[in-house]
Amino acid sequence: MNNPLPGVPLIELPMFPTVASTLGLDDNEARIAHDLFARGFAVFDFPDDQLDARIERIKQRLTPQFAVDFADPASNKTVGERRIQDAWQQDEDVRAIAANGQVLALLGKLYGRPAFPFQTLNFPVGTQQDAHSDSVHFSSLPERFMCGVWLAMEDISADAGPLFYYPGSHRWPVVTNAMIGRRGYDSVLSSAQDPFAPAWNALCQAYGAEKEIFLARKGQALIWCANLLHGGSVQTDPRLTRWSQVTHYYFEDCVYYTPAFSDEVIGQLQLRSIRAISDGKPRPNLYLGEEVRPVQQTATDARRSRSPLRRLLKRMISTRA
Ligand SMILES: O=C(O)CCC(=O)C(=O)O
Ligand SMILES: [Fe+2]
Repeated sequence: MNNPLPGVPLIELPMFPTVASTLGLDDNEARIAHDLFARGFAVFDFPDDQLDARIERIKQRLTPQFAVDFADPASNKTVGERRIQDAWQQDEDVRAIAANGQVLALLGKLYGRPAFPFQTLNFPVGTQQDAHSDSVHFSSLPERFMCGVWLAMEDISADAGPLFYYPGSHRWPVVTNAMIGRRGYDSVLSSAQDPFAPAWNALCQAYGAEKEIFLARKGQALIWCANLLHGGSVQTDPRLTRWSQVTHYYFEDCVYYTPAFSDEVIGQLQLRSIRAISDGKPRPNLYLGEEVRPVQQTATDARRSRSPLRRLLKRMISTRA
């Protein structure tokens, strides 16, 4: 295929419908591709014949890490810390789900670059997270070479805080610090995500976007495109659980960075040190095959970022999406 736009994920190309027929997709893959292109998300049955056993083992191992009595049907399950980041480092089943070969192969075909998982999040209950685009937390240059795969680890009812999203929002502009008129690099922000909320809400109104919720069945998964606005509905019944795993993926040959703490306009990028979960190897920040290093800091910049208080505050602010 002669692609005039190799710096855009295939699935996000305006001409994707004509490209799709050259990719050798089977019927199910073609449906997933169509849904991602048109709506920014796609639902599929997670391709792992050991999935049920993995889910049971994950729940057993993670349960003691939450300050909740899961055995009591009447207890409030939504108290305390409600997520575990990067459980894949200790948990072989979390790792196997994140590194599923069929999912990696599919994402690679749909994006036109090899995919690799770089972060896992495990939740026992709803996140009740406001609508957001993960692109403020972790993005790539060129943009949009990132996606999330959300897996239902039980049947999820409307009262359990189901995942929601705004179909079509993946096509909207990726909102950056420059767009909302704020400096991000080396700043101390009270939240990585909240300052973007007014802009996202305004875009929802301007585009007349309508929220949809995903009442998933155990074993169903949903891929979302980098810029799809999504979040967790309010969990109206706190006695319920809503076990799920989210794996975030990047693609090869990109720069990986945290936009909430970057100012792209002046070349100040909060670069990430990325390691692929699938093979444990680092993925250097690359632009057109060449390694990218942070731009030279001024003496003042260097002093400011060495400040222990600044470092502590930055560590406390979540950029986990
Ligand atoms: O599971 C949810 O409610 C949302 C999770 C999410 O936004 C994420 O992991 O990026
Ligand atoms: Fe998210």
